[in-house]
Parts: sequence; C-alpha cells; structure tokens
Amino acid sequence: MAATFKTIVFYFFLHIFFVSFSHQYHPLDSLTPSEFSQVQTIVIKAYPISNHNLTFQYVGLEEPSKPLILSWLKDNTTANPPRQAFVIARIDHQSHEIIVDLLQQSIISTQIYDGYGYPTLSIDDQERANKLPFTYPPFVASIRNRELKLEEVVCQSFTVGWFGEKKKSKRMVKVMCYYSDGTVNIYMRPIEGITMKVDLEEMKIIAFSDRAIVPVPKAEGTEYRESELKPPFSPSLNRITVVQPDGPSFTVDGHKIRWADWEFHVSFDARAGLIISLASIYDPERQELRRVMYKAHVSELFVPYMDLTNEWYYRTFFDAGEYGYGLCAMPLQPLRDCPATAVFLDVYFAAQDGLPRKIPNVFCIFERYAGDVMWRHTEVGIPGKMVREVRQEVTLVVRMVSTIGNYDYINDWEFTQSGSIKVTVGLTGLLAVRGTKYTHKEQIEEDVYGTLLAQNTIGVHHDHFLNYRLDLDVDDDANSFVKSKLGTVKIKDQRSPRKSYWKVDSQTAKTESDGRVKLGSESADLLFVNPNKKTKMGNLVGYRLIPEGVTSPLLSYDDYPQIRAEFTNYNVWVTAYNKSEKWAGGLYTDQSRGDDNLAVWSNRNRSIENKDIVTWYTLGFHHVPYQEDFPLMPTLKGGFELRPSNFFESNPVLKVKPPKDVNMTHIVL
Ligand SMILES: *[C@@H]1O[C@H](CO)[C@@H](O)[C@H](O)[C@H]1NC(C)=O
Ligand SMILES: *[C@@H]1O[C@H](CO)[C@@H](O)[C@H](O)[C@H]1NC(C)=O
Ligand SMILES: *[C@@H]1O[C@H](CO)[C@@H](O)[C@H](O)[C@H]1NC(C)=O
Ligand SMILES: *[C@@H]1O[C@H](CO)[C@@H](O)[C@H](O)[C@H]1NC(C)=O
Ligand SMILES: [Cu+2]
Repeated sequence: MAATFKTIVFYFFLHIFFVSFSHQYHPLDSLTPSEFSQVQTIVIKAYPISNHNLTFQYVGLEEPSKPLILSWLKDNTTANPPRQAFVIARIDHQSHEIIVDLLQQSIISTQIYDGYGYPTLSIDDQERANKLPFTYPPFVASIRNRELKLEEVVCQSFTVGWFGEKKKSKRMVKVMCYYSDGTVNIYMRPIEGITMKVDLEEMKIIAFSDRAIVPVPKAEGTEYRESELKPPFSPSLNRITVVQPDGPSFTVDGHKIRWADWEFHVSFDARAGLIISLASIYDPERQELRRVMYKAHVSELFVPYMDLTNEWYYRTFFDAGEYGYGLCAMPLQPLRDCPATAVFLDVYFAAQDGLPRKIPNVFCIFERYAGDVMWRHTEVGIPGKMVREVRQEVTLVVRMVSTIGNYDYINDWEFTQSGSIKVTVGLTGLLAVRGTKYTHKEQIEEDVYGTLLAQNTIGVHHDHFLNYRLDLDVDDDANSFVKSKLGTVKIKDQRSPRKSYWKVDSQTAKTESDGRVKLGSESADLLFVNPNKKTKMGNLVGYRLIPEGVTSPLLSYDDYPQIRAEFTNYNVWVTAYNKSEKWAGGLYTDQSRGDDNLAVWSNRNRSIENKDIVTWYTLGFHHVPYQEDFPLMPTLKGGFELRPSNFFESNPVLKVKPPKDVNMTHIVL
C-alpha cells in the first residue's frame, strides 16, 4: 500500500525530450518519455485544464493486436504496427478511457466507464490524502490526546474495498497513521483507534473516528539500518562475488535480451511492472527460433488481512490494480539487490499530471551461478573405466522489486539453458502490525487475529495471492491445455505380484470450464501443447507448469473480498485469448464488485482447444506471522516453473560446453 516517500526521494522531472521518430522502436517497447509527454499534450488539448478537473490515473502502451505483432515478427520492414497509448483519466469526476494514436497525434477513441470500480490510485492521490490529517483539527486533537508529537506522525492511504454496499460509493481511501519518533520502521508503530475517510475527488476528510486509545508499540527493537544497529552482530562472512572476467554472456539491444539460446523482450507497465514478451528459444536441432511465451506478467496481487476490528476489516488489498505493481517498483541497489555483473534498466511512468517520471535501475539482468549442477553422471559400472561428466547450472535472471508500502516483493524471471522459465517471488520487508494493549501471550483471552510479536505488537494473519497472466504460445499460438492425471490402478488379477501401479490419463480441455484446476487434491501434470506439432516420436510438443507448493483461499466464497478475488478460487484457469482481458481482478479494481474479472470471462465457456489460449496461475501464501518476521522479515519465496515437455527431441543441454574456468590461484583442483 501507499508509496508516499517515492516522489520526494528520487523522481526526476524530465526536461529533455528526445524527439526522434526515425529510430526503429520495438512495437512492444513501453512508452518513451517523449511519447508520455505527447499523450499528455494531446489529452490536455481535448480537455483543457482551465475548464476540467483532469488527472491521469494510468498511461501505458495500447499494445498492437497480436496478429499484427506476429506478422511484424515475420517481416519487420513492412506494416509497422500502430503506436498507441491507453489512458485512464479522471475527467470531471468520471473515469474516461482514451486511446491516443502517436503517429496520427490524435485521440482515436474515448469511452466513459460508469461501473462501480475506480482506477489505480495515483501517487499524488495518496500523497495529498496523507497530508490532510495534519490540518484537520479533530485528528490533531487526537494526537495531542495521545501525547504524541504531530511532527513525528506519518500517514498512509488504504483502499476501502467493498462490503456489500448497493449504491455506488465515492472514490475514496481510508487514512491511517504511524509514529516514527526514534525509528524509521514506521509500520511497527501504528497509531491505532483513529480512522479517517478521504474523498479523493474533493480531497477532503469526510469521516473521522477515534474509538480507543491503544498503546503505540515502542521504537526500541524496530531498527533495521546497519548504521544504527548496535552490537552484538552476527559473524560476518568472507568476501564473495561471481566473477565474469570476459563480461556477461547476454546482450541487451534496446529492450531485447539475448542469452544462450533464448531471446525475449522486457517492458514496463505502471500496473503490471515487469513484462516479458516474445520469449523464444533457438532449437539447434531444428535450426529455428521457437516461440514459447507471447507475454507474461503479474496480473493481480490480493492481500486480505484477517482482522475484523473497525480499523482493519477493510484491508483486503489488490496491490496491482489499486496501487500499481509497477508504480511501486523501486530502484535496485547495485551489489546488494543484484550481483556485480548485473546490467540495470531505467523505466518511466506517467504521474498524475500525465508527464513522465523516471525510476532508475528498476530492472536488473544478470547471470546466476550459485554452485548448482545442471546435469551430471559418474559411471563406475564399466570395469576398468570411470566416466564423470558434470555441467554447472548458469541461468539468466531478470529482477524487479516492488515495494508496496510495508511489503517488498522481489520478482525474478529466470531462464535456464535447458529451456525452463522459473518464476519466483520473494516476500520481505515489514509486516502490517496492529497495536495492542498486550505485552505477553498469557494476557490474551480474545481472538487477536494474529501473533504477539513484540510488546503491544500483533502481526496480523493475512494472505498474499499473486496471479500471473501467462500467454504461452508453444511453437505458435494454437495451443491446447492437457491435464495429465496420474491415477492409481489396482491389480486384481494374477498378471503381476504387485497390487498396484499408477498410470497417466491425459484429458484435453475443450472449453473454459475444463480449464479451471484446483491443485492439491489430485496429482496431475499441467501441459500446454501445440496439437498441430509433434516430435519425431509422435508426442505433442509442449511445456508444463510445475507449481511449487499449492495455496488455496480460506475465505468463504460469499465473502465480499473473495467475490472480488474470485481468481483465487482456482489455482489455474485457462481462457481464450482476448487482448483486453489482462487483469484477473478486473480493470477497475479499486472498490470492484466482481462483475468484471477472470471468473466472469471464464464463465463465457469459450472453446480453448487448439486455440490461442491464456493461462492464469495463482500462487499464494497464508501468512501466519512469527517472531522472526519482526522487525523486518527475512525473504520467504514461492514460485513455479514452465518446463519443456516433449518440446525438444532430447536433452537440449547435452551439448552445452562448460564455461572456461576462471583462474583462481588459491583453488587447488
Ligand atoms: C528486424 O528484423 C531484423 C532481421 O531479422 C533484425 O535484425 C532487427 O533487429 C529487427 N528489428 C527490430 C526492431 O526488432
Ligand atoms: C474541480 O473540482 C472541484 C471539486 O469538485 C471544483 O470545486 C472545481 O470547480 C472543479 N474545477 C473545474 C475547472 O471544473
Ligand atoms: C474481449 O473481452 C472484453 C472484456 O471482457 C469483452 O467486452 C469483449 O466482448 C471480448 N471480445 C471477444 C471477441 O470475446
Ligand atoms: C461448457 O461447455 C461444455 C461444452 O459445450 C459443456 O459440457 C459444459 O457443461 C459447459 N460448462 C458450463 C459451466 O456451462
Ligand atoms: Cu505476509
């Protein structure tokens, strides 16, 4: 939630516009700073700010249609795809969807959205709301009443959710405050009891409640800055790094990355963050580049808290749709966030005024060598001979960190030489804690909805569900989803001394209703095949999704947050491709009511066999806080792997030559 400090610290206004249309852009490149500015100019011309209240809530690439991109890929000299921007603006208190064509320099469509939901909050929305309490007399009185110093108070904006209201609600946030006095770890020092409701259109406080004075947890023990921490320290390790004396093995050409047999495109979106497109792998056997994934990104992130108190019940966040997974992306710190060999990329987004802002070093790209083995064998079975062959596992990682208020999400897209794409998310940063009167577990007799982590500090139970939109194109866009169920077969006759074995029963999903899978109850391989392409052995070429741990929702299906987050009801959904179906929780997630989301689209029950299909995978964490998560939690990881499955004729890394050894004089081989 909330990204208050960003603007102050490192957003640079862009004064230089590179006006150059001649250079060949990649049609999936994010909008450039000059394009953001052009879009802003064009929209403001149509809705002059002298007569209109106009704010830009989202500006991003309106991607060209998939057929256009696919024909451009075949021949990029003709038929340049259009260059367009999609804008969601609040104009005179209504949400407008505007498409701007950058070649024509004009608006080509506008539409007013009149549903229940609201667009992503801008950073300005939050910053302005967070300032309001300081000039609001009842709040100032409440702070005095608690004997706190107003200048040490920091406020944050929280989306309000939806809890069954029938009438359309205003665009608003709830504002809650923290106390810094003696720490930077504000999230460990909530000022409980006070809630304010802010009308974002009028930008004023419309409701205030101060229910109870709860002790503010103390600053002591919450520090995490190395410079401020006091001994005793843990033993420090010897110097360590990965050395690439010949430089990295990947190339960055604009936003296109090439490494080993892989090539793919990276781009940035204020809502999705990191987008990987057109991931293809060169098949040396067939001597062709084979597409694996058309486009993939985080589609939504649902974080509901389990605390029913007045100040907490509404905290059921949709971090991507409400706060922007990309808007919350943070500059990476060289040598700490990414190794010495990493290459960094900057990105841009449009602020509420529509003008571009830069976030430097948002992506880092590096090769990972962590001492792992890609494959090996020692053969001692041949008399008089010993065979030993080992290859090191070196992979390529693209990383982005999104800090959504208290939490930091480390997103890695890792490409392996053997053709896998491994997606990992690491959760770290600060818990959202509630202040309490309790200082010891034995005093607690009620349900406190969490764990007592420190004196007056409850780490509240919550979930993190990340939904990934994976538009796989396994060897082209016509694909099918095959569930290969592994089932026990009981032997009742005399054909074997065994009583059972298991076998594979493959079922091809025909329609979207077959494309939903709840994992955990049965064993199944989840395959995405191209039914029109076979290996020499006659198997369908495919990739499979290997989940790493399975988490299913625990809220009841009729609970309001769960209705909004219906995409978590299944771990996997496969839908027919539709360019505008991008966000599992719907386009307007703030205050959404579940009328436009993945479940609604899937209910159309379209045919998904031998079609261009999209896979939606949700990985999750039920987070019961433990004392080790205080005052800042060590990274907790989850992820999944997309792995070639009869895609290649045989082991694709058999002929990978080990990299030359680095001269390390102190190593005795
Ligand atoms: C267009 O295609 C050529 C030949 O395949 C390639 O070298 C070039 O990089 C492509 N241009 C872009 C912008 O991708
Ligand atoms: C913008 O909205 C505010 C608050 O509703 C209103 O007072 C003001 O007149 C509006 N300005 C314009 C130019 O419409
Ligand atoms: C694509 O999705 C949008 C949003 O769900 C829907 O309005 C539209 O009808 C869909 N188009 C097709 C061709 O199904
Ligand atoms: C979806 O369509 C299939 C095939 O027409 C049908 O068997 C199935 O019952 C449908 N599912 C739903 C939920 O309507
Ligand atoms: Cu958590």
